[in-house]
Amino acid sequence: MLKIYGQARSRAFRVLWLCKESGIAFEHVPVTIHVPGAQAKEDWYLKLNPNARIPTIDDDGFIMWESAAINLYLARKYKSPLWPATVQGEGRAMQWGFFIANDFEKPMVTLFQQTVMLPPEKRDAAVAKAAEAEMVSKLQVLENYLAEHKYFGVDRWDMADFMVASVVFTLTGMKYDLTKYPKFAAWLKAGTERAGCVEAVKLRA
Ligand SMILES: N[C@@H](CCC(=O)N[C@@H](CS)C(=O)NCC(=O)O)C(=O)O
Repeated sequence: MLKIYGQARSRAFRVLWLCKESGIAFEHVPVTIHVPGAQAKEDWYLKLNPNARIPTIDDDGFIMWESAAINLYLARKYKSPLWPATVQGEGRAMQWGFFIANDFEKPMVTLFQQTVMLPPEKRDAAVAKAAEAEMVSKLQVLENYLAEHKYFGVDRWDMADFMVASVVFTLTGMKYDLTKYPKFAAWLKAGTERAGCVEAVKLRA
C-alpha cells in the first residue's frame, strides 16, 4: 500500500489531500521535523529522501519526494477524477503547478513565518513587507484569471485547481485578508469545503 511520510501539518498535507480527494488508500507515517531528534534526519529516512524534508512517498517500493511532483504522479497513476482528459489540460495543470511552486510559495511561506510562525521578537517587518509585496503581485495573476474563468481547469475544478489550492491552503491558516481578491477568495473557500479537503484537515488534528 502507498505510504505517505510526513506530519499532516506540513507540505505532506498536500499529498494527504490529493489522496482523500481521489479515493487513494494510504498508510500515513507522520515523520517529525524541527524537533530535537527529528525523524527526518534519521538514517532510515535519509535513505528514502536524502534532502531530509517531508513529504516522501513509498508507492509499493517506488520512492518519491517533492510534493508537487508526487501529486502529479499519484493523480495520473491512480486515475484521479481530477486528472485532465486532454494533453492540454495536463499542460495547464503543470503550468499552474510550476507557477505556484516557483513564484508564489516562497513569498507566501516567508510571510507566514514572519507573521505567524516566528516568535514576535524574531520577526522582521521589512522582510514581511517585501514578501507580501511579491506575493500579492502573484495573487493578482490568480485573481485576474478567475475573473475570466470559473476554474484554473477552465470548465471544472481539476488538477490545475488542485495544484494551486494545495499550496495556497496556507493562506487560510494565516487568515490572510483576501478582500481585494474576491474571485480568488470565493474559489479558495469552495476548494477548502470540498470533501477531500475536509477529510484531510481531520488528519491535522
Ligand atoms: N519543495 C519541497 C519542500 C519540502 C519542505 O520544505 N518540507 C518542510 C516541511 S513543510 C520540511 O521538511 N522542513 C524540514 C527542514 O527544512 O528541515 C516539497 O514541496 O515537497
